[in-house]
Amino acid sequence: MRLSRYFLPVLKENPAEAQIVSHRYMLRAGMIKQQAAGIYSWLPLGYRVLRRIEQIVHEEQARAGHIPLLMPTLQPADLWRESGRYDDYGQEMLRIKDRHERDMLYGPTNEEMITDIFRSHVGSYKDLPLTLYHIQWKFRDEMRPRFGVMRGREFLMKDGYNFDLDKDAALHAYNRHMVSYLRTYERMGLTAIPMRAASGPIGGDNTHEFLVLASTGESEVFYDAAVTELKLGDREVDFDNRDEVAGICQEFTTLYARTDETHDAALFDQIPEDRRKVGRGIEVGQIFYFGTKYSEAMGATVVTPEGTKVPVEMGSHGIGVSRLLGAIIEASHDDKGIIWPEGVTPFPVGIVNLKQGDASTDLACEGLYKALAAKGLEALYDDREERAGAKFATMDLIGLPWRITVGPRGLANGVVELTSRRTGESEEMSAEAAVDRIVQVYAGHR
Ligand code: 5CA
Repeated sequence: MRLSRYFLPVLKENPAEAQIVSHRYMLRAGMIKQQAAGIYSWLPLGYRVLRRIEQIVHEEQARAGHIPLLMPTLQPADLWRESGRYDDYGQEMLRIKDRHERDMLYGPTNEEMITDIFRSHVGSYKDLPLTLYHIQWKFRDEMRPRFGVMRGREFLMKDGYNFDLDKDAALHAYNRHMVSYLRTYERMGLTAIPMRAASGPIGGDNTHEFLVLASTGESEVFYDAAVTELKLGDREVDFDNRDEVAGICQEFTTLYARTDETHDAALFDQIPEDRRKVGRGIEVGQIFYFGTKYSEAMGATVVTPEGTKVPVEMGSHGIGVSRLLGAIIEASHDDKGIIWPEGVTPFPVGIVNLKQGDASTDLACEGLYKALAAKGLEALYDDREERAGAKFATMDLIGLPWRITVGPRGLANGVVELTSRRTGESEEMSAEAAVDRIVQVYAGHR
């Protein structure tokens, strides 16, 4: 993408309404625009990151054997009357009437609708296990929408639903989600710690939240410092192997890590004092096992191998896709702007032409741009007639992890400059070597 032809409405001033750094940088970097309280347009740069996050979620769901579909945002109230949640959900639910005076709602989640799909098409144990998910906009009329996309009213969620014959199989689905989520967040450059939580309006008694540590987080968290060292890494996981998957969950949930809702001071005090930590966290996902809560109320049954009819065992599993942008920025920035992890960056690399209009720098930049494109890497090329300082400031603000700087002096010596946004370190090398390096860096990310 050539910056001269892009739409990147960067703000020079700090927007007064933004209280936390991620909100401030998302507005300043021209990623989002507020349209109403808690409702945002996604401008091109923000939309690119949102799509990267969706892509990672889809890839990791596929790895775990989960199947994508798409349900609508608007739902008929009658489905929710069957579960009893139409009245229970309260003011967070946006209720709408259509022209025929039928009660509708903008979905805050999809347990009822997926249960309806299941009961319409599945009736036998032979069709199980089954896990269906979608990535779709939700609406919750939050009392206090704030911090930009972090607590929106309209927000993008991945929500998945497992259907299993018995409790053991459903708990395996729960564990499978936990492990797939660990890898999902790691690919986004995050450490998200599964913490035992409370279930709220979704129900059930087995639930974990995934928390990214950040001083601006809305949840108070209590944890053993050793839990932050755990990594899934790139180990091969057989998602059908119940013991293997349960073993990984055990590894990640044995050390103490809880939110204030489930905190147990006596247990916490048993952690060696130097590892006992109290902090704040951003909830980027939550998984639930709730058994037959919805299937019983809505008549979603399966015939067992023995020929009896039983309500299907279920759970639901969510990732805050749009909230993740805020969480990643809270976890990765400095005083100049965002520092995107390679896994989610809107563009893999920026090219800065220090002397636009100079035949040699223009030619070298075009060459770099095309060489990267030939390797499947779309650079953001700053080809504007701007001074170098302004170009660097924009690149630093929007946070691309790598920058290639091309100037007449370097070119005279046959070199360009490759700079890491994270460390600030620069290295001179030939244009070919810079392309090779970028290709190498991204080999494991795309
Ligand atoms: N049906 C279940 C699981 S699919 C469910 O709705 N779970 S949830 O309520 O925990 O939401 C899942 C994730 O969505 C949360 O962990 C959080 O990351 C994100 N989320 C929830 N509310 C908001 C909001 N108002 N703004 C942005 N993200 C939100």
